[in-house]
Amino acid sequence: MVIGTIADTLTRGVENVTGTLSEAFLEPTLRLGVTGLSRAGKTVFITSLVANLMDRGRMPGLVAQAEGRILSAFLQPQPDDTLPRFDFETHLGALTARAPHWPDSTRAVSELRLSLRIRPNGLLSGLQGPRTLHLDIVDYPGEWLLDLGLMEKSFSQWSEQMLTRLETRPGGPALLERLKATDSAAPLDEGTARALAEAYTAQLHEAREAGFSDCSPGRFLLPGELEGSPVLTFAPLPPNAEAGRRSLWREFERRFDSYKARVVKPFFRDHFSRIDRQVVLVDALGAIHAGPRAVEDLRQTLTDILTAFRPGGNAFLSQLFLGKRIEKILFAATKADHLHHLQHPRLTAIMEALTRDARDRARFAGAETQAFSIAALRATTEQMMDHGVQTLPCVRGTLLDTGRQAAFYPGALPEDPNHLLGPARKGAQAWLDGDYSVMRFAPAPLTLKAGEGPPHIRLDRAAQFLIGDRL
Ligand SMILES: Nc1nc2c(ncn2[C@@H]2O[C@H](COP(=O)(O)OP(=O)(O)OP(=O)(O)O)[C@@H](O)[C@H]2O)c(=O)[nH]1
Ligand SMILES: [Mg+2]
Repeated sequence: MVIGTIADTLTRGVENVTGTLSEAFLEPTLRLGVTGLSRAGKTVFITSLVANLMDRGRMPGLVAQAEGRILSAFLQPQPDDTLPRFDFETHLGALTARAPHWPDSTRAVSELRLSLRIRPNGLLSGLQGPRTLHLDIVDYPGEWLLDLGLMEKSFSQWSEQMLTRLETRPGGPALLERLKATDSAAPLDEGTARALAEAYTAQLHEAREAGFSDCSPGRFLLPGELEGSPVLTFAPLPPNAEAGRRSLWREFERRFDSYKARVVKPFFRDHFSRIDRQVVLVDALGAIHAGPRAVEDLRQTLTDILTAFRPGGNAFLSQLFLGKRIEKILFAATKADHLHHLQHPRLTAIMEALTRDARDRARFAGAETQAFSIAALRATTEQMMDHGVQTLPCVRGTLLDTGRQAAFYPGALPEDPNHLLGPARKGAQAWLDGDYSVMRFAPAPLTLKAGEGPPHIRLDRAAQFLIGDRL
């Protein structure tokens, strides 16, 4: 009896030890952040990546898969109880329906855990059984990274910057007049406060529609459950020396500080600082289509976003990271299926040039970076079309607006990315050498063979860069 109990305790002790061991050593976790500005392609990327990791027939570029070492991949309950789950099934359902459609826009952070069973390679392969890697994928809006810039600003510094920005933004000058005319020393009136915040938010939306990328504060465009709350009910105001306690100015200042403390800080603390690997998705083609100003704005915004990946340069972040860092960052130009593959190297070169400043700095912080052109879900097929004396490399697909099939030539991207970025930097209003158009294609109906994920372009190479070394 006594011996039995002792033995029991002993085995349980051993079980406990192995339990802890397997969690700490044998089942490592890798946290992959997926971000990008709104409509960059985050949801489609995660959905297709997960589907293609579960059915790996189209993933030859993932070395562990080519070596036959990935035994299985399966979804598990995610480890964070307070984060919404990434709704993989609904999004995949949309893309693979008989009449496929793009998934709905998502508005907040979400997470999914995919676990991979892997046979080790190299020296240990004969000695060890299969091991498990948990891949925690976190989807969050790139706009939230822009808020990092607020952390080091006071309300008056931020206001000054925003008011200057309004001068050149669509709908900006009128709003600027209104803000200047506001008596900000008057006691706070919630109606006025709300009207100003709404006008400011409307202007951010207008700028976003016109192709501008930096439309921060991030939650004004993506409020989620904070919609209508005081932390989102403020707007930039010109300096006012007369503004005393309880004035509109002071209250907006207080709300701005509260936005930093209650919204921005928790996101960086609870989510961002725990990321190991990062994908930044960029709709470079969309910006090129929108014109030089949108391209220049995208370049600047990317530079701003990427300061978040250089914790050394920011006191608030260094404190959070405590020496830990993001190990790899992939910059991916999405929706490359809008171009014939002959043009893909040019798109990649543009992507590289767009992130050059930022990449140099990130590299400085020790992260490995790479630029790719990808399509998470290929919606087109390629076609060479005779056009008078030339043959043009086109793509063919179903147009989203009309449902009709069309072949389409988006215009030749320049071989030297500076032919786009140069004029954009100098403030050109339109492209000199004609236009670049982008059609919106509907996802193509799929007939997938067993073991095949959705069709893509270079998603396997992207996965190899991001997680290949851990498989
Ligand atoms: N042709 C093509 N279009 C794509 C691809 N990925 C995304 N798109 C298009 O881009 C749109 C936005 O994609 P999402 O994945 O929803 O983008 P998101 O970044 O999650 O957008 P928000 O949730 O609104 O921030 C889609 O509705 C498609 O029209 C792709 O691989 N190929
Ligand atoms: Mg989304």
